[in-house]
Amino acid sequence: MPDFPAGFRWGVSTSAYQIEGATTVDGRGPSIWDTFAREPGRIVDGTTGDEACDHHHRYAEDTALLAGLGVSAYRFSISWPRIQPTGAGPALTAGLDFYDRLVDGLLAAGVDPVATLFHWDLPQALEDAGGWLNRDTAARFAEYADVTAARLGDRVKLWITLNEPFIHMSLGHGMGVHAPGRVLLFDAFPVAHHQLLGHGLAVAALRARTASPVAIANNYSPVRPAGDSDADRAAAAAYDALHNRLFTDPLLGLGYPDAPGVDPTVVRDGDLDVIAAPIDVLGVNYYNPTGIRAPEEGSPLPFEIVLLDGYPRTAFDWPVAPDGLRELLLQLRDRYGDALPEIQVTESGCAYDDAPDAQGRVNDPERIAYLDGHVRAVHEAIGAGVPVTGYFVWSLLDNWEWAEGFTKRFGLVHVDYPTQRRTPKSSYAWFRDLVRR
Ligand code: IFM
Repeated sequence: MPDFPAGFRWGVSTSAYQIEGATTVDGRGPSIWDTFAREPGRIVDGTTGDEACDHHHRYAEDTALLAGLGVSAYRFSISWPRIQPTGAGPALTAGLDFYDRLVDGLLAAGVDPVATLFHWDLPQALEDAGGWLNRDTAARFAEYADVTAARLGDRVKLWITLNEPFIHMSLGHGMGVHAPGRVLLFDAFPVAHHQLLGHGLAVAALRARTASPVAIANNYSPVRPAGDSDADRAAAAAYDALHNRLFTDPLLGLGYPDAPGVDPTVVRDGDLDVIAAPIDVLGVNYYNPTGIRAPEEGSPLPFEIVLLDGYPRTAFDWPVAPDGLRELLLQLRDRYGDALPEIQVTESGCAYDDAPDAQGRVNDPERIAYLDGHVRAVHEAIGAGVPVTGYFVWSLLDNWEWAEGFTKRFGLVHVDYPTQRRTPKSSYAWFRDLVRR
């Protein structure tokens, strides 16, 4: 593996609902995922995040795993309904206390805490009032950012406002396969705008409470037209605008692109300035490129997603394409030029059906190959002048993978859910050795 610049941040990521469990302790309110997971047929294995990895009780053991891994940073998310059970009003001290202990434990272990404020677990009470379709949710989010940073702002080393607002809009509100399960197709645009507005308002709230850098983490996927017809290329451009530009152009001061569903009547005077408040870091979550072809006649969408041939596949059937990460990083640099802030790859990883062997060891050579390729792709992008300063593996632990329940394992550490036993996989040792070097 080639050398990375000194100070490069190596980390791993998780999110609250996927690992914490303990969904009813200390006054935590219900989130949209608690509700959604209980609806019949929503989650493939019928499970919920009620227990997940029981991290709320086992955070000290998990911090020891981080220390053993030697990473310089840990990206976790804060559960909004632990802090404000109904999404408004004073912060719950007991909710904040948990993250306070976690942050102090990380610092004592020499690991920088990187906190995401919203990783999809909206308080159900806010959803009942319209959720992200309601402009008021943006103001509530800024209030939550304020009360959280008032307690943790002196120790969290990087704040991330939103995780993957594109996925939350498209899967949660466009297609209904994630919470809250709305099927609005392109009428979901207000969800995009209000998340971005909430981000901008939260940036201001965070700046008032902390000197630490502030970021947002988006999901990106380089788009490959299925063929070279004009129709395929037009469909690919439409998908690219939606997935890769809808949330990034306005953040970097360019306003909304010409993407399907963009509705200027939702945007009020001054909103775009709030959204374009300078950020210090752009978080890039990358898993795979997307193949796109022109839609069948009569389709409600201006594109159709197709499987890309010629790549190995993960257990999710996602193509393994490290070249896509390099392509994406170069594309961001070419697209945004001087407006592009420092980048950290805030998620990169893969699911495989990992299981312990007869000796209890978990060997995951596919994950090692996956990570090796993606880390090299980052190195090449840095060599080409893209300002990438960090790389976080998704994920520290096998965890509750949303609509896929417990069926998809992304961790460097295997979790046996019935016993909650943690077993570091061979990829854990590989990543530890990489970080050491
Ligand atoms: O598990 C998710 C995470 O919550 C957000 N980014 C993608 C991961 C894998 O699907």
